Amino acid sequence: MANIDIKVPNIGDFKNVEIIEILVSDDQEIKKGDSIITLESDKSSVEVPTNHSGRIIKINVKVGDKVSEGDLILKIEASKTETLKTNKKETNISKEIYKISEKVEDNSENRPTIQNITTNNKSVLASPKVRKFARELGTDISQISGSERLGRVTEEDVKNFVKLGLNQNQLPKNNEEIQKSKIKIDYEHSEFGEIEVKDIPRIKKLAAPHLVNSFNTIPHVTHHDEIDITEMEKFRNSLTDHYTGEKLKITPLAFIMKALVIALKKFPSFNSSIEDMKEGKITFKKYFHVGIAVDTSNGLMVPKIREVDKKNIQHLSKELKEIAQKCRDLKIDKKEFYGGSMTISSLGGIGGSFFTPIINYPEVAILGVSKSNKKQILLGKEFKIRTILPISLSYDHRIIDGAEAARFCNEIRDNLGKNFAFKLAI
Ligand code: CAO
Repeated sequence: MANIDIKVPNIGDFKNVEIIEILVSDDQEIKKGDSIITLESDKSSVEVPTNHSGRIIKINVKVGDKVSEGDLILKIEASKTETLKTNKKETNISKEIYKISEKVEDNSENRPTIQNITTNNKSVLASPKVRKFARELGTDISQISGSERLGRVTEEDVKNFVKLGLNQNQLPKNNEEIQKSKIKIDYEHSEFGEIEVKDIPRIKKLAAPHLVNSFNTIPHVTHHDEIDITEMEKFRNSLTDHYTGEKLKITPLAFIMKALVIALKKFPSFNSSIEDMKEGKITFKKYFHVGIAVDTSNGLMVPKIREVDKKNIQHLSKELKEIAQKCRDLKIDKKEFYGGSMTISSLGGIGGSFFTPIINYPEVAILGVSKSNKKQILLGKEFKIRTILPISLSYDHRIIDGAEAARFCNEIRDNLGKNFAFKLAI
């Protein structure tokens, strides 16, 4: 049986392109069309297929090698049928590459080069299989951040992207307008020095229309208050595991969630959504699913902690940690962002005192929590050092009045007071 050299096919104008993956191994049987190596230019990557079938005798290249058209990749011992076919007619390997490029860029009439698989003028590292998968799901692969080396996009990345509903093609119409909308300025930033234009992270792009909509349509008022959580903190720091006796690490946020839910029960308008202002319809929710703003490297996400009223402090603390991690790993389903009562946005672990959170529409209020600090407070006739938690409640003034907001905050304050801390923990 004949030995056949498999060489680098026509890859357009590219020379010295790096091999980033060897997809086969010695002695392996390969079939015509199987990918054997992945090449990566500074623009994109492409898998190179073999146009002959047979058993690999020798691989002549390794990862990191730079190759150009005609360089030997590997030698195979041609299979029987292959030998017959080869004798009949030599196929042109560049046709195989052409097929691959066609798969990647269906509408492209350009030459089949590596450059052709660059989408939206943005280079994307992904195998043809992953690109095809993304295309079948109607997803623009250039929107996806790859999790592998050099940002290479995997099938898993595509799935997560689609799961999270981050597909620009699926964004509401007005998002397009918002994306396009730009306040004009009479100069270019670059006139004043060096600049760098980067992509806005997808989650920020996705959140943008909701934030703009909420900010522009809801008459926000923010009520600030300070809560003395000295006793709550003492209690929190004293909690130990029932069996091991070890100190429990419970986030203050678990207490705040509980306190919030007790207030929501007393003030149902905070757990509502306006259905139709013209018709005068409002929905009151009988469940208590609290949204928690989670800061991730991809942008802010607001998953819901369900049925906070039915869970204890320890359970809530654990669940919060887990759900925050799921957001950060992009392993969360978009349904987990739906159906909230009210949101808590806590910057307590970071810093600052007071801010003006934007309501997470269709909710009608959001509780901002800042970092607690030791402060000198006049208690009776004496000044005492107490731990003070700043809170900022933004509410929809169409539904909630200022007095109600103040009472709501008072309720939260009382719920975080010493007597309630014990009850909340049960
Ligand atoms: N005051 C003082 N310390 C606080 C605090 C507060 N209000 N809240 C939390 N802390 C402490 C915690 O106890 C923890 O201390 P230790 O490390 O000593 O145990 C530390 O700060 C770090 O807390 P954390 O932020 O990791 O955890 P958390 O439970 O407080 O918050 C989460 C979890 C997911 C809400 C948080 O990680 C996060 O992403 N916050 C940012 C939210 C955000 O960006 N909001 C702004 C949105 S714009 O509206």
